[in-house]
Amino acid sequence: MERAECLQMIYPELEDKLVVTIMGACAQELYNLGHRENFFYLQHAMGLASSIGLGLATHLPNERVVVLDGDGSVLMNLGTLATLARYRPKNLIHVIFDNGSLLSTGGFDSQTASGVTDLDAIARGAGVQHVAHAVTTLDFGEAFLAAIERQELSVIVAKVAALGPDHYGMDLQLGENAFRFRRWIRERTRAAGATA
Ligand SMILES: Cc1ncc(C[n+]2csc(CCOP(=O)(O)OP(=O)(O)O)c2C)c(N)n1
Repeated sequence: MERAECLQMIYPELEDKLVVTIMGACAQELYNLGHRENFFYLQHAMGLASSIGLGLATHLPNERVVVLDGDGSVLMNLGTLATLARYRPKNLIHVIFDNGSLLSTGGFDSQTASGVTDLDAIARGAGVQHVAHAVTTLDFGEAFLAAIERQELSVIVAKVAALGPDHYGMDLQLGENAFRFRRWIRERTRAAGATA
């Protein structure tokens, strides 16, 4: 299974959700499908996409938040899973694309490549109740739709090949992306208030 095909599959579902991605390959692959103002590509801060997602989810309970993470990033901030489990935001789906690699910086093996470190088990042990493991795009699509319907904190560990985009280059700097993302949230919150 390839991450790019997983992203393509869920792309229509991401239209009205706050999406936070890690940097590098994952960000580029989502961007290549077509940028939307509700997408925030967290550059540089490896490991913290889920922390940003948690902050968004707890402060914006009427929004759905999707974090698109990587194994290397999660391994750099393992405490995030315990924090997510502690606060259990119902509106957060945390997808971990586990390619066993630090792909975006040269493709070095991560600790999951050896099969010793098991991110599903870590998520469960951290206290996350809904953890899915996907090895095919069908599994992945089903797990994602189930997470949307469930409306409970959900973690999906998707085993993907260590493959990335064929080019890098996003015409969107971090600052501009953050500013526009915030504006999208503000306008939507205002519009929801006006119709309430
Ligand atoms: C604290 C920190 N260390 C190292 C880096 C460099 N870096 C950027 S992306 C990346 C690999 C990310 O791996 P993973 O989350 O598994 O995603 P993948 O690139 O495999 O899609 C690394 C090491 C960084 N940005 N921040």
